[in-house]
Amino acid sequence: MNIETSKQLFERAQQSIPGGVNSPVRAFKSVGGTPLFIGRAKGAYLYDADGNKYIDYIASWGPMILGHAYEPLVKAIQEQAVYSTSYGAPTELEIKMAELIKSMAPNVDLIRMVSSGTEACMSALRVARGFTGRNKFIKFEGCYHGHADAFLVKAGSGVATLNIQTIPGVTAGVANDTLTCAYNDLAAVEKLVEENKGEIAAIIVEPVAGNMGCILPAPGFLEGIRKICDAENIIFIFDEVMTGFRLAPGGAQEKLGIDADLVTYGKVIGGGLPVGAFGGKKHIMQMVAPLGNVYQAGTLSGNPIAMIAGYTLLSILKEQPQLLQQLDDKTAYLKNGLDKELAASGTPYIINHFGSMLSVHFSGHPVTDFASAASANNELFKKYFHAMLNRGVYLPPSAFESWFLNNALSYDDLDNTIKATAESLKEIL
Ligand code: HOZ
Repeated sequence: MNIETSKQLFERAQQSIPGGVNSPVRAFKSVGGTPLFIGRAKGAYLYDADGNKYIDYIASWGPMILGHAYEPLVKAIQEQAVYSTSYGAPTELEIKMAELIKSMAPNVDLIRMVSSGTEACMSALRVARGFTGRNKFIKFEGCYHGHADAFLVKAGSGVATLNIQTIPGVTAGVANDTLTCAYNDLAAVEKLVEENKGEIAAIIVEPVAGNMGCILPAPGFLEGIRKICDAENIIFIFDEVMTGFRLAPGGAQEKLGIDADLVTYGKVIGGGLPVGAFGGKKHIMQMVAPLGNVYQAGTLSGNPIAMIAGYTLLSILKEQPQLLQQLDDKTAYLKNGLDKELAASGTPYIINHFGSMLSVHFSGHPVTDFASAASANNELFKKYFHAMLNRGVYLPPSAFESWFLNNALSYDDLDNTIKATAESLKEIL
């Protein structure tokens, strides 16, 4: 495959952008090789700057639920753009978006738009601290809630991929308030809460984790945290940046039947434009300025282009819930096909799969937390990644990321992905 243009662009990018990329997860740092520079995308396919076509399993890390350049979205953005791209003043579109999210997501009485998942999570944490008057919070090893200082402790995604243990610039003062334990370890949560009685403002979780590969919550794990939060007046925050409106119209809350106190959203609610939001129960969210004194602001918050894109996507998902069912069916089909090929290869493997999120770990043990994800054969994953890429299948360039399927994928695409896996395994094992 000729990727000469990507190589030249990567050389050039490194002269003016740190590491040549604007987000570390794009750098192919752990899998090696040259990151592909993308020229365009349509439906289920990415086309790189050399014109090579790839079946896309990243979906912009989640939001392209209905595929790239989905026509109703493109049309809505084009129509809105002629009315200007930003006002710094409120619009009716923001109300419609808030009303739509409230009608789809459980436990959202009030919702504030921001511009990214990072902003959403850091703001939700501030609200939880303001509401409870407490400083500490619990997050889980391998979960990633954006790059705000407080969350960069034992974080997943790019932090895990690059194996960064301590992050210069994150002060001990901030990090000391971040308590961590293993995902799915309810006893460890109970212990931390007991040891820090009356000091914990919030527990934040990815209800289905997607930043250490895809990892499912064990039965009783989230239910147990809910009970602890109720008993100890701790705010339970669901980070639905990746699961929101993907696992169900009401996200993981609806799919798993567990209530959050606060919920954060990200890229999905902008259909790929820079958006995030945090929302929740009224008695908590009324702390947010200008209603309360927990200050949070942004010129581009509720940006009209982002709002129309998100409103269009979410409206379609609300009106046609069968689309998410189709997507789940496709993911289950892919999972079964991969399962057959991996089993036939004789290599130890685990496929974790929930809804339209999936990941393959080359491990003989269940992958249920960060430690088990990290102990998988990630050298083999690198070979698998490149073998698949050479066959036109673009997987996330790290074993610490979930695959995200989109509904533009055809069953032929899925069959081709399964075939590419069979060929790749023959090549690399
Ligand atoms: N949560 C996203 C992937 N795990 C982040 C993407 C990024 O850091 O660019």
